[in-house]
Amino acid sequence: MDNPQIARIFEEIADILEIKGENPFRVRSYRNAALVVQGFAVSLKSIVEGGEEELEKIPGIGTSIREKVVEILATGKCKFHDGLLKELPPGLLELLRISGVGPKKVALLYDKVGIKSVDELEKAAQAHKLCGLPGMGEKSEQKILKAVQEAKRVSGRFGLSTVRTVAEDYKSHIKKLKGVIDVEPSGSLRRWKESIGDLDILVTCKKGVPVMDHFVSYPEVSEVVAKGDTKSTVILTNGLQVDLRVLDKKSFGSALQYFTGSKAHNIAVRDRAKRMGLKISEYGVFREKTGKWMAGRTEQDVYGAVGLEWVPPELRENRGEIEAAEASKLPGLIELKHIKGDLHVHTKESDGANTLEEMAEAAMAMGYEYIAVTEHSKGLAIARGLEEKRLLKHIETIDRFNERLKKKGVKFRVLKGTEVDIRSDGTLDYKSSLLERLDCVVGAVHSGFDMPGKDMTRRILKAISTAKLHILAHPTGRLIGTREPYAVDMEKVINAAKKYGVFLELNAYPERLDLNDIHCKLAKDTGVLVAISTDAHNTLHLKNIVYGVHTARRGWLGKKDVLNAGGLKEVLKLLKKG
Ligand code: DGT
Ligand code: CA
Ligand code: CA
Repeated sequence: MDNPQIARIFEEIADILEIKGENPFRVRSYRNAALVVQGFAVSLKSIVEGGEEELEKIPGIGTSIREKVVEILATGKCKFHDGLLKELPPGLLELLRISGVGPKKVALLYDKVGIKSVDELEKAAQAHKLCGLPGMGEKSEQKILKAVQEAKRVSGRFGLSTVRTVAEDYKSHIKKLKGVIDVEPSGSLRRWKESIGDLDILVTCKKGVPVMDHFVSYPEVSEVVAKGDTKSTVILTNGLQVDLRVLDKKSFGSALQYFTGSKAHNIAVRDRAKRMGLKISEYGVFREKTGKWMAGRTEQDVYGAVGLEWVPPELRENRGEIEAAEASKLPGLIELKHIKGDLHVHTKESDGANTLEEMAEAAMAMGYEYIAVTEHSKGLAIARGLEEKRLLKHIETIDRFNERLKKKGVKFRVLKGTEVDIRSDGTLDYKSSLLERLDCVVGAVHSGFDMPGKDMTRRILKAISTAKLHILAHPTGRLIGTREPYAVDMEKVINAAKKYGVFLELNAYPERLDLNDIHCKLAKDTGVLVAISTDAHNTLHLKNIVYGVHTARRGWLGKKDVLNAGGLKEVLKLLKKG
């Protein structure tokens, strides 16, 4: 059982309890546990191997959850979870995959119409059986039908962080075999796409090494679909398909290039090769006429043979990278080491799990120069948002903390911030005079996600035009695979951000990645800086920054395009409002 699978169990417990109408605090404690486990960089399995008590050190995991983690790791199951599942008709939970259908709506649909599955939901909506329900009309029926289509389209894809964890683990499994030389995940994972269909791993090894036997012996394999000499395919217990290909050293570069994709990029490169009288495949670059082998050992050789600079995998989507590579105009991309701080961080003061000191220490350990502590504002009671008085006190606490650092000669600063709620009418949840006392005002939408696009755009533009925001957080509100972005006109938002000197956040939380790659590029082209922030709710979440950095790279961003690639001095200057 890996962390995402364990998180999934807690998420499901929370869903079922909520469908049953149980105590919201109990529901919330399981949801929090799921978030903590999901965002945890080290596998719980390896932590428990060091002793069960090690789990106690993880913030946000109480006794009852801890016992369940131990049970799940030991038995692969959780009795409490199994018991709850038996109380519901199978298929009912599937309804939650439909955007706009939460546990409360599931309960309503089941109690009033007897709907137990996605298919029944689709049929009921088509037959107009939903429009009489409380809060539902013909429009909501149409919306549900659209959401069902969407869910059918994306189902079967996996989150980037889930597959990344599996890939790391699988890689170290394969490397344990003597005689294995290179192990390289390729495909959409190497391009850091936000969701992954299947995992493609490439291997080179010495002759006669039983690499395929070893590949299928990975403990998480539940089914061997195919097992050949050069290609095998397995399905893991979490449903993910993994393809393995074994290659000659001579064609490792060309295979890596081919299987990294994207398909659109490869087709464009192949067409280019053709025009040059060359043929390009996973085995190498060849002269069309004579079949003579030209290149294939490294990716550099392959791109070089068709007159291109090496293209970073994140750019390989046929969005202009080939033309840029030809003209030696590929952008220098942002790297993890360029990031100097995090501008969206929560602590225990609102809904985070760690203290100010703990968050700051973790950030310092990452080599950062600053973090901005941005607690929720008063309107967000569910996240323990701060009333004015509590925010003022929090500001003092931070001031004192910074003074202590200064006295000790530590070069690190905690910026005073807030994640102020953008209310449905576009006004901000604190008055201007209070916001003006803060170093970093992050604004965000937390409600009314299904507003019509026109209204949502007007709401966000109004918030931007207050000129009190520094950064607009998770600008489209999407949760990958579960919640569609709200219907906001991002072109207008980006233009307004430019006009009012507001920066846009790329929220690095792997389920958000919001701004997405395309909007990052648009921000860059418009001249709006992007803040790559983790929205960390505990110290471990700070490490999610890597997902933000690679998404930014997919959006062509360089160091100069990223607000928090600047050091403390630079950032303070940029955050100053006129
Ligand atoms: P995924 O798995 O849906 O997240 O996306 P990918 O990009 O990993 O796609 P996948 O696993 O179907 O194939 C891996 C790579 O193999 C793909 O990115 C490019 C290459 N490839 C697959 N099919 C074709 C094809 O028909 N033509 C070309 N040129 N390349 C292909
Ligand atoms: Ca793939
Ligand atoms: Ca594949």
